Amino acid sequence: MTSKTALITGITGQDGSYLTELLLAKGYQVHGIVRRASTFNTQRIDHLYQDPHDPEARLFLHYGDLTDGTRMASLLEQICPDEVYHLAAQSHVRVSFDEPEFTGNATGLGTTRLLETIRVMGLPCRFYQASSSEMFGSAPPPQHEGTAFHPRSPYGVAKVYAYWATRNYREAYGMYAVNGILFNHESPRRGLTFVTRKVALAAARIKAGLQDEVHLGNLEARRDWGYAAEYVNAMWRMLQQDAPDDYVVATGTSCSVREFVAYCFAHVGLDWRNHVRFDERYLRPAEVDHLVGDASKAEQLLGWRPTVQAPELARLMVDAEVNALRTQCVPAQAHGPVLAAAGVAG
Ligand code: NAP
Ligand code: F7E
Repeated sequence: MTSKTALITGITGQDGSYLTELLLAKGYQVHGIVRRASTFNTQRIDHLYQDPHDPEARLFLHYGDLTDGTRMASLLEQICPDEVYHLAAQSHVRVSFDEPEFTGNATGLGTTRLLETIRVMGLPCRFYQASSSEMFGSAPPPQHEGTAFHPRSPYGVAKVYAYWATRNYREAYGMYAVNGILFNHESPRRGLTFVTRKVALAAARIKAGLQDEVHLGNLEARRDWGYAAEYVNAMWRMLQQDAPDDYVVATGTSCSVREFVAYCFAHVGLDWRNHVRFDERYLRPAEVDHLVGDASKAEQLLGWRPTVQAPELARLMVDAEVNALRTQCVPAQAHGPVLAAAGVAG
């Protein structure tokens, strides 16, 4: 067990929740930054909640927003973490075309705010930047650490900026700052407007007779989809090395959106072609066609290797939705408003 302290930005997100479980299990004291919202946004970590009055408590939450540099600085100074896992971002690619300025501010500049605070205050912490395969954009697969970036969205552009900010602070100031270049990773905790979760939920609801169709955009794009619960382990490993470096994290295989849809529907005994409808609103002004990661560096140097690939991922995500529909006390129609929200940009 360790006595280290970690700060996680984006603790309420998919990855933040799995990483919190991992670090608490390793004995860390974990601090997380939560955005204040008029509705609760902590569902993914509610099962980990600890009363801060409990002397044994090791999980602490703090309000803060990436666009508020003063608050980020005061939290870093107050917590003085050993490790910072910077996961917070406006992370939806389609939404980034609608909100490019906000995405640049939060997803791009948010990283510089943290790095500059660490530098100015001389904090002795290690820093993890949640970089993304979206930075590779139209670069041909397989993509690895040496592949030139060609981002195809405001989100990808913001992540490239944050990637280089991280490298620049490492090279200029000798900071232990790393980029984990993670390819798509999914789970039952994935946001409802990302395609895997949207499709897994739809397949379960159609099987249960709660809806009949789902609207999707481009089915031809290919992604390297892995399981989020495995990927957070690679993040932790990156901060335990003797020297800072950047690593691709991926399965090394890809499938198309169409194939992933087929896996999900087949798992509940349905033919997807009877239920999937096209809606152009889910298309993007520019698309990333084909991502497949070469994670051999992470395997060799971090000893990290994934075990779950797309077909199994689809099954486990659909199973989670089927079980949730079966066990939820709230009527399944409660998904209605959620799906309506997904219709905004999902
Ligand atoms: P996610 O589920 O969308 O979570 C994003 C987190 O960031 C949430 O906790 C969110 O808070 C928080 N956040 C957003 N804007 C913020 C702001 N202005 N101030 C403070 N917090 C803010 O994302 P994820 O899938 O866990 O991904 C984690 C990180 O890895 C992100 O940086 C993402 O871009 C990157 N990444 C993800 C993947 C993937 O396939 N999942 C691949 C490569 C890289 P709310 O809960 O309040 O919204
Ligand atoms: O789209 C297509 C869409 O939104 C995947 C983020 O975590 O991974 C994620 O970004 C593909 C795209 O993920 C729908 O056009 C079709 O080709 O699930 P997605 P993403 O854009 O790959 C990267 C690595 C990140 O870093 C990001 O933060 O699916 N697609 N129809 C659709 N996508 C959505 N969302 N909704 C549809 O209806």
